[in-house]
Amino acid sequence: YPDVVTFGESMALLMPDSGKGIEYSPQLTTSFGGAESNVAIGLARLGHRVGWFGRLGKDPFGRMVLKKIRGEGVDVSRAVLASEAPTGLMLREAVSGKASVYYYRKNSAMSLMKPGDLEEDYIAGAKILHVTGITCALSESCKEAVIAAVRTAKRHGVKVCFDPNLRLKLWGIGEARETLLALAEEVDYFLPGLDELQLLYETEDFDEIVGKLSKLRAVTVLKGGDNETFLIEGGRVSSVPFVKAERVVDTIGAGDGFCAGFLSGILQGKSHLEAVELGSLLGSLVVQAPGDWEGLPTREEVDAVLQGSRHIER
Ligand code: KDG
Repeated sequence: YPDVVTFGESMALLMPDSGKGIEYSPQLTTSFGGAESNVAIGLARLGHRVGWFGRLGKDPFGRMVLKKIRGEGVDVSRAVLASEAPTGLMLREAVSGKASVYYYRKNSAMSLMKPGDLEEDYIAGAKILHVTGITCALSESCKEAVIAAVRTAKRHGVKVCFDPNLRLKLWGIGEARETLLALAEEVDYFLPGLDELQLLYETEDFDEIVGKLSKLRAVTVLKGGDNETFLIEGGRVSSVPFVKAERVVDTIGAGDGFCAGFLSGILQGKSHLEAVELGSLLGSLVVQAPGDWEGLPTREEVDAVLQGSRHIER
């Protein structure tokens, strides 16, 4: 069994190559994205055994997404190509530097997932289960599946990692607040962003937010401070300086890269502080390349950066 198991919706992604809007682009480039598969790809590139599952449509996009995730070395043996509904789709464009996303995922194959689709042995066989709030937002049955998966993991002593990944295009803040804050109480690693917590806790007051996080049982990593990330555990708060990206090309996927680095650190038996440092490093590498997951580094690339060596082509 893989050491890390994650599940969620991966979608086909269409976007213009140029800075033109979709309306004025005769051609769109095909790729895919999905917060959980991004994390899985990050972990696989670092050499970890990781599995992703979800429901895709039995259609060309579903087959494309599945092949690409498999091609990255992620175990997809429990993923399903379902014939009753299509693969989800997202479109993206960046016009005058302003990025927009459009989802076509209502009633997608993944949105039909229910607790009964979970395979207990697969979750029980992992060291860590990673879930995100996006899955909870897809449908009532998906939300139930996340809660069931978390409970299954806990029953088997599997650690649970949770990124709230608030997506207000998918659900209202009221339902999101109730669901995500309840899950945060149950998990072992909680990886929220400051902007998400300001909305979830309805306050801009940093000390109040940290106060609330300090009461959680989870080891919490608060991302998105000005120049630092905060590790909060057992009432203690430590600040970890941000790893500055040399140049920022595309910030989408930074949180998933962070999560992959953090979980890699945990799997390697590093301290929580060192795991946060590795998370920050991966986050800073991902944003230097276009795409949600393309810039995720391999183990060799991370080692090279840590040793400060230059990139040598020949
Ligand atoms: O975390 C990056 C994701 O936003 C992206 O890959 C797509 O899962 C996705 C979503 O729901 O937006």
